[in-house]
Formats: sequence, structure tokens, C-alpha cells
Amino acid sequence: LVASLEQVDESYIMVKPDGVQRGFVGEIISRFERKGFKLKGLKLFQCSKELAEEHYKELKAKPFFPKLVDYITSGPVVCMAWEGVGVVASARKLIGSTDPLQAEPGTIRGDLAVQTGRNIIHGSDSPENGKREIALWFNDGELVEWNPAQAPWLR
Ligand code: 3AN
Repeated sequence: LVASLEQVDESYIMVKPDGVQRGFVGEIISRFERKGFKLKGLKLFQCSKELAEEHYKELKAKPFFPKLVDYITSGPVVCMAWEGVGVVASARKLIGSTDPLQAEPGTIRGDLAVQTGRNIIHGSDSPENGKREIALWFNDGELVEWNPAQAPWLR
């Protein structure tokens, strides 16, 4: 299998407060499951201002930074760690462009969102940031190593 020789990555995926409030948690999880990635961590979480600022520290100088922090802390988010071959790049395709009006139909943002400042989901932009963000949002013990191929009830 060619795929088994390729890099297994991790991506930090987060349903933002508007995605939670609009009831898209199940649909978003489903899209990643159906694609074939493996869930390693999952929690509903109220993010502090400090954590939001750390997560988005590369955007600190942007004029929209304070609004971005207010948005992400405005209600609970759903934090997810997904693992798989090419998961970072693939997740960004599933998610679609940052501006939902530019996102293709069939993508999460293309199907479900309108505004950049309310774009319902986050996905890591590089494998390095995937690792950094998962370590930032999850504590030790909240991530599970498991093998979906072990399905004793099918034997
Ligand atoms: P993405 O989330 O697609 O990786 P980034 O990393 O460029 O996009 O931006 C991070 C987040 O900052 C976006 N998800 C969005 O919530 C917010 N953002 C980016 N650009 C703008 C903007 N022009 N106005 C308001 N919020 C923005």
C-alpha cells in the first residue's frame, strides 16, 4: 500500500462557538469519520481569553485579533484531534477557504457558513501546528491511542 508509506499526521480541528450553537457538531465529526481519519481526542470546552490569544498568537498584529478572541471565547467549542495520512492538508480541503463565500460547495464552510468572522470550524495549517495545537488544547490523558482495526465483535 502506497498510503502506508506516507506520513501520518495529526490535525487540531475545532468546531467554533457558532458551529456548536447552530448544531453542526455531529455533521462535522461525521465528515471526518467518513473520510477515513481516526479520532484521538474529543471534548466540549469553554476556552479562556489566554488560551485563545496563545492559539492565535501569529495573528496578534491583525486588526481583527480582538474580535477573533471574543468570538472564540463567546461560547463552548468542540476540540478534536484527528490522525491519518495527510490529515492536515486533507482537513483543509474538507473545511474549505477561510472566506466561506469563496469556499466551494461540498466543503464544510462552503455548505454551512457565510462570514469569515463566523466560519464555524478551525483546522491546523501545517503538521507542525497540528502537533503544537493538540498539545495546547488537550491535557495528557485526554488523548487516546487505539486501533480501529481491532474489532473483536466482527470475529
Ligand atoms: P484559517 O482558519 O482558514 O486557517 P487563518 O489562519 O488565515 O484562516 O485565520 C484564522 C482565523 O482568523 C480564521 N478562521 C478567522 O476566524 C479569522 N480571520 C481571518 N481573517 C479574518 C478577517 N479578515 N476578519 C475576521 N476574522 C478573520
